[in-house]
Amino acid sequence: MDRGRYGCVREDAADDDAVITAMRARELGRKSVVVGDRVALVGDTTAAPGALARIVRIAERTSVLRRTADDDDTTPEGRLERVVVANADQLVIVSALADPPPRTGFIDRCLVAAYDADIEPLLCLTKADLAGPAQVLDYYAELDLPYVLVAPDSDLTDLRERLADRISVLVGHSGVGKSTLVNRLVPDAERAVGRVSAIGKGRHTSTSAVALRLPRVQRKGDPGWIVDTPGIRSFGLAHVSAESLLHGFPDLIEGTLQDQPNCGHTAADIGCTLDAWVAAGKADPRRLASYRRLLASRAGEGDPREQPADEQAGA
Ligand SMILES: Nc1nc2c(ncn2[C@@H]2O[C@H](COP(=O)(O)OP(=O)(O)OP(=O)(O)O)[C@@H](O)[C@H]2O)c(=O)[nH]1
Ligand SMILES: [Mg+2]
Ligand SMILES: [Zn+2]
Repeated sequence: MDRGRYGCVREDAADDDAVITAMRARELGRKSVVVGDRVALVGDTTAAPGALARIVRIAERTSVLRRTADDDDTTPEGRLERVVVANADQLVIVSALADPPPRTGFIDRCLVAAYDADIEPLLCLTKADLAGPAQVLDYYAELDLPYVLVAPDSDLTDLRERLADRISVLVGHSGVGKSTLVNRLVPDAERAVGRVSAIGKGRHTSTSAVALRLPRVQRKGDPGWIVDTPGIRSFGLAHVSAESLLHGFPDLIEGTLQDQPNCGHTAADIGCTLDAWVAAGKADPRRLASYRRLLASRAGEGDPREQPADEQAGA
């Protein structure tokens, strides 16, 4: 989208991705159009220079990935909820193994958002040429979390297969290599690639989300769609209920089944069965700590300065 103009492509014309420029029709009312939406167009749909179509209808969304703009509960903008992308089937959580370093607190937030929106997560660990994945993978050992490793010269066949037949959205901090990866997957994409800047400094190479059709490579059938998004500093979850937060921690859920009714599962909840669960070695204490940090940040108790260095900028 650019200044009220939306780029649309025909879903039925797999080999013709001429971009039809369209604007919202008045009858849409206040409904917003987001990346991934399936829309009905009227007017000049020729994709000729200067042609302008109108979006008259938005199809019901099969999924809605949301995030709260920031975890800043103190301002109205901080609590503003945004739709990141509509109709995504898969959330590709892109994390560099170094430069910038991986932040499991951020990945955990993305997992919560994915499970909450009923979108399958895929962990994509980039810059595998700079560091190994052992630490990150160890942290997620108890989850059936699919992952792929990406290095500059790595083979992308496995990733392409995981992207086929579906709409996948890439999310991650700025500089982790989302656009670099999109350019490898879609050679015509020409997504701008930037240098890594300090997280939180507000330098983002990609400034808007774009959906791209993946090219047919050997494989028959629909290669799928990929949505590149601008880097985000945090994945705000103020829109997710405390109850739903637990869905991002499937390794902890069983530990709550015998819990006292209405337990809040925080460190202050005396007798929370999660403590015994972790003490018995049934789950990783770091996972419980991460879950409780999320609970605390939702309750507005989170003081970023009190969190371990690993979590400061990203989680
Ligand atoms: N060593 C190494 N560098 C990489 C790799 N992938 C990307 N980079 C570099 O990382 C930097 C940032 O890459 P981008 O693709 O712009 O990152 P991005 O995630 O799209 O960043 P935003 O658009 O700001 O969100 C560039 O200098 C890339 O060349 C990789 O696998 N290994
Ligand atoms: Mg980018
Ligand atoms: Zn509890």
